[in-house]
Amino acid sequence: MASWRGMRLRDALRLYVITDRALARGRSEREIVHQAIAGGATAIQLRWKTGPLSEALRVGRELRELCSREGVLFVVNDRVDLALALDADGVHVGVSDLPVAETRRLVGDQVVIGFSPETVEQAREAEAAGADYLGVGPVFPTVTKPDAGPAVGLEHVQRIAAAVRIPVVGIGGITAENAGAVIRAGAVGVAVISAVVGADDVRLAAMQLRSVVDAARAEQS
Ligand code: TZP
Ligand code: MG
Repeated sequence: MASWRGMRLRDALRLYVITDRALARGRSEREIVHQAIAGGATAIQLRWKTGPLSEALRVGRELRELCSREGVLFVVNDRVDLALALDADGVHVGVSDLPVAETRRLVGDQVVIGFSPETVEQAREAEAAGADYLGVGPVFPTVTKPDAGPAVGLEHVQRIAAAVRIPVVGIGGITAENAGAVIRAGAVGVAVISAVVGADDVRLAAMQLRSVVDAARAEQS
């Protein structure tokens, strides 16, 4: 499969669904991701915060296979080693993970690198160091990531999107009701956990978000 770096990344970032075992209420990552892709998710991130890495590897292999089969971008959160072991399309790092330049050195020039900046300056530095996209948030209040800090708001998305050339996705507290505003602030897509993973009908929740994002993107172009 050719690299996702470059122009097709903007389309792959439209609806970016991140796994969370606790919010899935007993449903497997595989089942959640299967339904999310059926509803229109364009990117999937394996986010593994607790539990043995061997289990992350097992689950990751399932998601890797599903995403390859469906032509969906597959990203691993935080761990460059896990991303490499899974032959992931991308890896997403934050300010307390390996820096973007080191990550780039390890993963080579085919793998997408996402970064979560806290400031405009960090966003510019990450772009210069080889990041391919930025995740900005929490845009709205969220309880899903307790250490995420207070909501940064739509203006912050706007400021960062205006400061870099690489695509930005909004994250944090995003639902079908507010996703359009995130796109209008300059994001190419939205990253969500609870709105899709926590939904009773995962496929329907993804469909609703995807249609809001696509409509808002069409307005922008
Ligand atoms: N990073 C910033 S906010 C957040 C992450 C991982 C949590 C997003 O979860 P939700 O449920 O979509 O608000
Ligand atoms: Mg992280």
